[in-house]
Amino acid sequence: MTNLASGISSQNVLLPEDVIVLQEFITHAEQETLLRWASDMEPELRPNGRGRQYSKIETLSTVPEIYQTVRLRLQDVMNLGSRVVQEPQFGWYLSVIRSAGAIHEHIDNAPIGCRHLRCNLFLQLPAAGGMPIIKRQIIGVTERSLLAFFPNERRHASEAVAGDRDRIILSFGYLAPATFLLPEMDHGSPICINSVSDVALTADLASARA
Ligand SMILES: O=C(O)CCC(=O)C(=O)O
Ligand SMILES: [Fe+2]
Repeated sequence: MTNLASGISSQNVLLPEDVIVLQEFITHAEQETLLRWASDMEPELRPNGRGRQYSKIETLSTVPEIYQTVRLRLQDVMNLGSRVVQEPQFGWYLSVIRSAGAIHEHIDNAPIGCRHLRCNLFLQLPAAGGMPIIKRQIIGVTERSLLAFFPNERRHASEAVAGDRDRIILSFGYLAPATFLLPEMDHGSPICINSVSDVALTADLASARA
């Protein structure tokens, strides 16, 4: 397995339905730095439902250099180009979920003609639970992995967190054109072009996939 943080490539977990998991997206050293920062930022996070706290990155008093490095890395890997559009509702945020906290099943918004791309970086996972769920399928992520999907097209949720170890993620949301597709990775295509979305696809996307 090669390590994306070293700039080479990553092992992919191939999943159906426009979902990519990139393992070892960040190094252990990057994970440690980001977790130390996340811990320092905890007093600045806002309650967001039972056991859940989050804040948009731009509201936090400090942001480490490594955060920008990782963000630019993922924008590069996702082929987002140099001028990205941040998803306006949730944008880019830090989320901490404690024991018994969970994300209820939902579908997110996107303006007509856009795909909402969300890239969730798992900095820390609980002893049990806390896995993302997309279309009722549990996605087995590991710490330091990046999950990319389209939350305006797929119902999604997370398992409840169990135990004392918090679930800590960095989430990066983008608005992409309707024709945007997840990149093809080294070991086969993670893109399932025949999958059926939970919402009507725009004509542009449907023709891009035809
Ligand atoms: O924390 C998660 O696993 C999912 C958060 C969420 O709702 C999203 O990324 O759209
Ligand atoms: Fe969501």
